Amino acid sequence: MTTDDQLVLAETHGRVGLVRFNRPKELNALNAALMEQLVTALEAFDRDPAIGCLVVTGSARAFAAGADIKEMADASAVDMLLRDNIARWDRLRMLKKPLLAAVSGFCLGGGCELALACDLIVASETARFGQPEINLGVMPGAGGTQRLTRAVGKAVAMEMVLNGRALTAAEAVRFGLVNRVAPVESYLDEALALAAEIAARAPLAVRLAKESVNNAFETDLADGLADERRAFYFLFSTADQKEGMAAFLAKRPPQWQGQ
Ligand code: DAK
Repeated sequence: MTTDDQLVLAETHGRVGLVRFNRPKELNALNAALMEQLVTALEAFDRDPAIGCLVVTGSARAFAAGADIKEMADASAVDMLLRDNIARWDRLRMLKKPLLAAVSGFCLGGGCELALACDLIVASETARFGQPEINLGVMPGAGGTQRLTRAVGKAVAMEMVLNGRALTAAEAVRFGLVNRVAPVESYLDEALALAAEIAARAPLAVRLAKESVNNAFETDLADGLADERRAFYFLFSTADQKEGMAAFLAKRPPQWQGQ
């Protein structure tokens, strides 16, 4: 494989697995090959017990400028359906460990949808979040109308989706789309530091807590509360619950086993 074929680059930082997009000339446009490499790399980290949190990032200029327009410009509806690119996005949803997006520059279309599919977003001051598909005669197709609306509310989502309005990083944090904003020089370090903190926590509790929070978007309140309670009770069967509470009472730091 040449570096040209390496559309993502994976590296570890302690217990954090970092995947970087590597299509700088195309502003990290998400073609099928890149998405396959991304999901495969994230799944490998997800299976690795030495990793506790995943981070995906682009470059300072572009997180990702959307799905690859060249790849879909001439496609028919049947081509789109048979390509089934959405299957890779479904695999992203199945990741068990927290997934954090470190976003700078253009975060547009499928790039914005990818960030929205992550559990947390750390943005640089230069990040711009937008769903410009309307300018191409289409609309968001990988969750933009659903996750964006849940994140920022109907009024802002409508403006973004119907009129291509892009949000600045400051707006994105105010509307609840991103967790925090940092200078472009340090946003990735800040994202890695947040990921490292999460990766140092009790793995089973983190896994079930992620599932429960995401469940809030998939179910009604009664079912969500029932699922949360079952997950909470289940954690009392783990060694880490005994350790966490014993450590608190003994006034010492806990040693997690992930068991
Ligand atoms: N696709 C392909 N190439 C792209 C691209 C994209 N989305 N965005 C940029 N590029 C390429 C440009 O064509 C250019 O290539 P060359 O001409 O140099 O060969 C290079 O990147 C640099 O771009 P510019 O020269 O345009 O750079 P500027 O700084 O002038 O402008 C820009 C930057 C981000 C404002 C501009 O490039 C732009 O407007 N890009 C398009 C943004 C966009 O419309 N994004 C939405 C695409 S539609 C789904 C999954 C995903 C999706 C839907 C369904 N399923 C699985 C069902 C998502 C759809 C989309 O994202």
